[in-house]
Amino acid sequence: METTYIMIKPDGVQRGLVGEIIGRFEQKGLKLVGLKSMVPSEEIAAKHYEVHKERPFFPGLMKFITSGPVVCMAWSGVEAIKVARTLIGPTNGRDAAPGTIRGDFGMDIGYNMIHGSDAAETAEFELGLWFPEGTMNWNYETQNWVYEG
Ligand code: DAT
Ligand code: MG
Repeated sequence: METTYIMIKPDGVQRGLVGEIIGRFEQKGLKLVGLKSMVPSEEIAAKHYEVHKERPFFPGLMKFITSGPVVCMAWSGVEAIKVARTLIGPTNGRDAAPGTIRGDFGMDIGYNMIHGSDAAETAEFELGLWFPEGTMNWNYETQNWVYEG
């Protein structure tokens, strides 16, 4: 079992895609273990995107991600990190296949609606950053019908 950090960015919220996006993770069979919304501070946004701080798009990315509410989520499942990245699709919506979130709704590399952790270490870091209070431990009964055995 893995837990991944997923975040609907301000463009996803502005475009009214919150329910649609959450539904895709639910329908896949992932387990929701954290959910909240906030307007990110400069501080948390800079920590989250620290790896990109030397990139030319960094200032624009900071302005964008702090511009309005985001939806912060933690989803668990077998290989949840990879599964979520597959649901999300590649960074640029114009390259993303139909059926993926970015492929179905995105036309721009910057406005790509959603973030998903890319590896176990980044998931751990991002979950600690956005969910310092921890995530929920609950019995997901449906799981018995999602995984065989
Ligand atoms: P991903 O979100 O697919 O993990 P990433 O980690 O490479 O992509 O980049 C983080 C975010 O930064 C990405 O979701 C959108 C923005 N970004 C990346 N490359 C960009 C570029 N060339 N121009 C503008 N924004 C970019
Ligand atoms: Mg990334």
